[in-house]
Amino acid sequence: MQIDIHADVGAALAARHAIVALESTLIAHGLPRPVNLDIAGQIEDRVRAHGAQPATIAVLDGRARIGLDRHHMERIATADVAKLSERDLAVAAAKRIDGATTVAATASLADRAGIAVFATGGLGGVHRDAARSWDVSADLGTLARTPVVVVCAGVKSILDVAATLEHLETLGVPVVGYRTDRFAGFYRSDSGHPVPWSVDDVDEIARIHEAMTTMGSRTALVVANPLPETEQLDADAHDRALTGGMARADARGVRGAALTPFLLEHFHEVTGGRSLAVNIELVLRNAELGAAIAGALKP
Ligand code: PSU
Ligand code: MN
Repeated sequence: MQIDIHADVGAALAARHAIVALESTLIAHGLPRPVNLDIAGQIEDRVRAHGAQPATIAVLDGRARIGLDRHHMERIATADVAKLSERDLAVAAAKRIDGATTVAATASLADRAGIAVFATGGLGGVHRDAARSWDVSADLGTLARTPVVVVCAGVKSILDVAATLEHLETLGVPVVGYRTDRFAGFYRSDSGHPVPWSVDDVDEIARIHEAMTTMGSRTALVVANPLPETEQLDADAHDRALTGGMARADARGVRGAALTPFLLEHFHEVTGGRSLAVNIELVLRNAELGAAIAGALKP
């Protein structure tokens, strides 16, 4: 696949300035239209405000774009584009289509472009019915073989969080909590599970990253950044939306790649937009932390 690096991102790479990669599935399939386009801009602005160059990644006409112009972002936010995981990239290249990149595809392309830090909302992982459906996000496999720092609010709370943490352990992917010993729960501050390690500041994250590089580690470093408790979605509203959403998805036969967008949309609908506000806030906070981490990494 051809990679086109935006001039601003190319200049930042050449100058060894801080850069934060951002994913586009969140824009195309995770947030509702028409606000998604505006939010995409806000996420980039938040990265800039904290001293780093944003690089939103997507596929346009079968070419990977590292950094999008306004009209590129519009195509991703307003058209029904494909959801591309890492395995789909070559197919998208051959078919010369547009597509939004998941955590897996974005991490892979960021690494190929030489970008060390990537910020997103919540990672994909092991779905709750995985024992029956075998639905385990390809995000996990990619994180096991892609050396990027991924800033997230944990994994989506629609998942089996305990099983996802076990899977990350099996794959050898380090997970640290940012200023907490609890694993972030996406819409909720605490997923109910501990993290193996807590880190105090971005310099500590930079030292872990340096040690991983020195060791020749090829895995990602997952930095879980929880929402403050005052910003999280109310527990009852969360659990009600989840139970209702799973039942609705089951009744309509929604599964596979369509399940995550369906459940997020259901949350936004039944919480009267509250989950959307929370989702936006957590992504903006991750963009901010990503910029600080990128600034702390040794060039
Ligand atoms: N987190 C969000 N919104 C999203 C996603 C994650 O807040 O839209 C997307 C990411 O792109 C992630 C993908 O990689 O969902 C995982 O999808 P699946 O479970 O189908 O692998
Ligand atoms: Mn899946």
